[in-house]
Amino acid sequence: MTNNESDSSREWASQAYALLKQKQELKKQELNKQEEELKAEQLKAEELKVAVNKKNLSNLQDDVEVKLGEFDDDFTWSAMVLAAQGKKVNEISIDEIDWLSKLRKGLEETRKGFVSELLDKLGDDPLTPESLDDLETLLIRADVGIDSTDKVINKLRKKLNEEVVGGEEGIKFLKDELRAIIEKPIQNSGTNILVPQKGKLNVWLIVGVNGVGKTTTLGKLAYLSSKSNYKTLIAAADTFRAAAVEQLQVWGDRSKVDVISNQSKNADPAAVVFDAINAANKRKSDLLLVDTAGRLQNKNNLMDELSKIKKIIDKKVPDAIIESLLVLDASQGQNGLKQAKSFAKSANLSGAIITKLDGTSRGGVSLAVSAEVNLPIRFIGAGEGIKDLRPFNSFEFVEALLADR
Ligand SMILES: Nc1nc2c(ncn2[C@@H]2O[C@H](COP(=O)(O)OP(=O)(O)O)[C@@H](O)[C@H]2O)c(=O)[nH]1
Ligand SMILES: [Mg+2]
Repeated sequence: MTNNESDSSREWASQAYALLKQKQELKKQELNKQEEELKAEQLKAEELKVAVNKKNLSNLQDDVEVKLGEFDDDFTWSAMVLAAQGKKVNEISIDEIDWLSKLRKGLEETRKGFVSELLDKLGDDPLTPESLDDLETLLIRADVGIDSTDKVINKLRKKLNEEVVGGEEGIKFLKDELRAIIEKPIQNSGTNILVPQKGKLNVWLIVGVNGVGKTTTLGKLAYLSSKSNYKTLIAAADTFRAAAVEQLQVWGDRSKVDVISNQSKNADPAAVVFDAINAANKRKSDLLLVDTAGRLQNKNNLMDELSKIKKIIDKKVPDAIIESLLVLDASQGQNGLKQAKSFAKSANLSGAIITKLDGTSRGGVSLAVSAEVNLPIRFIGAGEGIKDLRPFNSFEFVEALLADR
């Protein structure tokens, strides 16, 4: 090696060294920045934790059983979802945090069979027509329904024809589209969140086939309503199942809400509602929750019964606000969708409640109910506990559904 050569290679080496050093420094800065951002996020979450703890302490008497879980991924995620909705730290309750992490966990199975695979397929690369085909299959498999899947895919295809769509952007687009599907019937109804109207008797008929979770949902609703200071009453109008009244009484006791029933054999459901309305009028109740029977084998009878109950209400309290809420078991997937279609035809429904979102892989059916039956989802249930029911929020639902990103 000549002197010249060794000089220039030394120079090259030092340049390379400087460059490497520079890169290293940049990387370090980047890491520091990330660490700072992480710290800031943790701080925010920590503040939340403190606020929640404070609230927890002040609620200690009526909420003894609520404990703040581990400060983990779920907690941070819930806090971020709440913050994204513009909620302030001091407005957030421990129940909300708990509920969101529960919902996220509940939708895990749906996510596993849908989103994770989707994310693997999409990766960070731009979307291709092939990845759209995969997405289509995944949406249908998650029980989102053919119509709504078509709508989403067509829109995405159109977008893809016009521009390059990255993986991340594709997910955001998907979230927005899914949300728009669920929001449409809610917007059409003119009511964002279903609550009893003050100054009138609100009667909520809880309908649906056997076993979907009507009685359980009614129990949770009674708790939610009385906790929110609505004078609440329960009518035990499922007079066909021997144990139905006792089951309801247990929920009534838990939520400290009275249950109006008729213990005699083969009591007429409409007669129970008649008694319950008298009681509700006397007590100036805000909300009367009516449990109904759900025998599938004799659907006409069931529909006749519902219309008989409605007639009684119309006659006795013409200005009552009646809601007919169809309870659907998410784990039944497309079968639930069929039930919704058949009930919607003959039962004059005003909304849906989706139950058993915990541990099913078919949470996507909520989207099909919105898109194909045009029913606003009013509440969702994810567990058998008294607090495992919440007013439906499309933002939270879609975030939980696609929670991996
Ligand atoms: N895991 C889970 N189980 C539920 C939920 N809602 C109801 N159940 C269960 O489903 C079963 C049937 O519920 P029930 O309220 O009696 O249904 P009904 O026949 O429609 O009144 C019961 O074992 C409930 O505990 C839920 O959100 N999650
Ligand atoms: Mg029941």
